[in-house]
Amino acid sequence: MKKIAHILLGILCMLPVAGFAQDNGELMVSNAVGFIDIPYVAHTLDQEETEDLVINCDEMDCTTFVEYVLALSLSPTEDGQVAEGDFANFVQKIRYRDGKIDGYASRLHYITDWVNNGVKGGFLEDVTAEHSPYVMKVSLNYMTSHPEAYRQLANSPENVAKMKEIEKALSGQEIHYIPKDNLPNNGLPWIKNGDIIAITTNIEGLDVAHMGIAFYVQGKLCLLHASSTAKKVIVSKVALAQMLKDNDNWTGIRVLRMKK
Ligand code: 2YP
Repeated sequence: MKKIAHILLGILCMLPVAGFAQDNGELMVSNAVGFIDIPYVAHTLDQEETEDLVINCDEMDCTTFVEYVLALSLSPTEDGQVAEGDFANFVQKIRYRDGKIDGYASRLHYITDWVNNGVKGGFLEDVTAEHSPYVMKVSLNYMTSHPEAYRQLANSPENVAKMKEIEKALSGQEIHYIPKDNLPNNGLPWIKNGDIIAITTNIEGLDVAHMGIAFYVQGKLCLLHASSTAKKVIVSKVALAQMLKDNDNWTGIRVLRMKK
């Protein structure tokens, strides 16, 4: 599987040299494949006392992996190189509400919030809505119901109160998704390489439980993702549809696309 991914990467990386501009999806895939084998590490954004921009491409979880791939793909290039300043600016735009860092609650913790911010910022589009009539109503309270799982909530009633307001503001929003029984192993014609996949969940008080990048391998829609089981960034060996079937807490997917 990795060999196929690397062959594909080789082709994708040759496109610009051969004078072929990569489209947004190819850009997302070639940037994502560049992180294969990077170790999976959770809570890389929660190490410091104060909330500040953390860029750590040496260890990542499902969300920071997607953020770094998206930021790289949005950044302008000069002879194929991304300027560090541009990359950091895009990470901040992607990770924080309106791109402004103002304490822990300004980070977009819930993916519903993260997607809303990207759509508002003009760098994401939600392609699910136009292709799927299925909607789920978001009801968010996971973080404030499990403050012990979040260092910045466990010892800060102030942060818990701020997160409660955010949860209340987001709850009730209806989001389009594809129920897992409606996703074939070979994907759907409108789900493209490089699309961002947010896996919806039935876990009480949560909207999304995992994220990754859509990647077709020999006609099968797989997931390029930072895997907590494989403990690194991989291309899934099984189809995304099978991954969903194998996890009772996963209910379906949202499909988001980079816009620039
Ligand atoms: C997010 O969790 C965190 C952010 O606080 C954090 O837990 C929540 C609601 N948000 O800044 C961000 C980056 O570390 O992670 C993610 C988590 O997925 C884990 C990391 C994974 O599968 O690797 C996002 O929310 C994406 O799916 C969920 C999932 N959190 C939980 O399942 C509680």
